[in-house]
Amino acid sequence: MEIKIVRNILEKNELSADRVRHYCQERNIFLVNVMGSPGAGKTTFIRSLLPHLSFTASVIEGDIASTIDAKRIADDGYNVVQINTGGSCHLIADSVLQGLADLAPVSNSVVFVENIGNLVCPASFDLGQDIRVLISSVAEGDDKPYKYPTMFQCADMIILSKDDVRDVIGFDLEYYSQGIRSLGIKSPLFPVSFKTQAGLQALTAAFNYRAGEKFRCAE
Ligand SMILES: Nc1nc2c(ncn2[C@@H]2O[C@H](COP(=O)(O)OP(=O)(O)O)[C@@H](O)[C@H]2O)c(=O)[nH]1
Ligand SMILES: [Mg+2]
Ligand SMILES: [Zn+2]
Repeated sequence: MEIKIVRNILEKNELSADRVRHYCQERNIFLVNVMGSPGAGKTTFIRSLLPHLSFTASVIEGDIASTIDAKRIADDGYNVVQINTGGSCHLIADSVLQGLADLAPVSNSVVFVENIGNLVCPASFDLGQDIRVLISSVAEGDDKPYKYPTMFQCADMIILSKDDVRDVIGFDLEYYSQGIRSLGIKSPLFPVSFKTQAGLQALTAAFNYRAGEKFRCAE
């Protein structure tokens, strides 16, 4: 009985995710689902990329409570809407659809969706995105690919943030990378420090290329 309920929730979400895809297809929106633990650097990733994008961009911020992250994005001068889930630990496609309606992004633009900080269930809820980006920080430890395989497997890009504190933390990059390889993951890994900006250029170039692929296809 319980399993049936869970499946129904996922099936209903899948229908909404299709509606999100339809919305984005009509307007040629490149939708990015940004996932990762609380404090991994999801907001920092979005704010660091925004000034370097080759495309117009806006943001849907998901949080259990508060408008802190949305305010940061708005202060940077970008359009943003905040979704407060009021306790739920992941975003659902219905909320993203509502967020898109409020945001009203221009055609041919990038929309970042910052998911709720959580390494588990956001992996199961399709938001109708073009790509999933996982922000995984050095501070969380080098064993995370072994412990949260689904989250790593579903990511199209894996960002290893806070690389500036790798030595202080005692983070073993080889062990971490081996964990990712052992899952058969082909998605690229980007070690980056949003503090010193080391690695940011390579990440931005790869992201712009990825978004550009969608826009080129639509021409
Ligand atoms: N040293 C360092 N701090 C970072 C880096 N990325 C993010 N932070 C800090 O980590 C904290 C949490 O970042 P935030 O983007 O709010 O995480 P979120 O909860 O995933 O959105 C903030 O104080 C950031 O300044 C990084 O690459 N290096
Ligand atoms: Mg945040
Ligand atoms: Zn959840």
